[in-house]
Amino acid sequence: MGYTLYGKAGFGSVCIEAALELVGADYEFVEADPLGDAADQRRLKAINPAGQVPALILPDDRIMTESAAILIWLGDRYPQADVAPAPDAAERSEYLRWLLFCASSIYSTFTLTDGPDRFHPDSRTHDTLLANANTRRTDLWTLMNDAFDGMPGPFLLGERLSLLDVYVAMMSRWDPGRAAFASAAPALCSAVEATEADPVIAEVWARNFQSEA
Ligand SMILES: N[C@@H](CCC(=O)N[C@@H](CS)C(=O)NCC(=O)O)C(=O)O
Repeated sequence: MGYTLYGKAGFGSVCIEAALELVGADYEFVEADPLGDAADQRRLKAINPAGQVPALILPDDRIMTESAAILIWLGDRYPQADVAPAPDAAERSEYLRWLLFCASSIYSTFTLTDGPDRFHPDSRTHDTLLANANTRRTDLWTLMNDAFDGMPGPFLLGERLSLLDVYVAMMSRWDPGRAAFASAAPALCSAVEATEADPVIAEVWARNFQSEA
């Protein structure tokens, strides 16, 4: 019995789809639109009460949500795939640090853009809120970039592609787009390019994103 991934093309489920492919797990993809109509949202909330994707049903029928938690879980569950530093590896602390940084600090700026009314009821404030979220995200990418600038690469943690690369590569495709990401975070962008050159990632990306060319 395999996994069931609830998600939508281009949304936060992309990194989990990529992780499942990288570890060679058997899974079914179920389309779920968190920004769709009331019926879409009701259906998704029956799986994930937060009404968000990704949501992953595990082979034993437990439900996991929270992209970073799922990535960590899958990386540890399939050590033979070598897409996460082992718990006693030197890179483990950086892996956890930056995965959680992306989840808590950077992803939350996208949460604001997904529904600014949840943060301020007056729609006249929304343009400013969205602009500030964009600025904040750019600053956070630059902060993370500074930590990786000058590292040997080609991936964020060195020679091996990890699920941290996948997470950053997915978010680099979101607002305000790749050009802005590359200018705010050139070192991260170089690891993203190496990640997107991986044939497994390239196939998942082709299903989820328009070409950046
Ligand atoms: N903390 C969650 C955030 C997931 C999330 O915000 N997903 C977006 C799609 S990329 C979503 O479902 N947004 C709809 C909403 O926030 O209502 C995670 O890391 O999985």
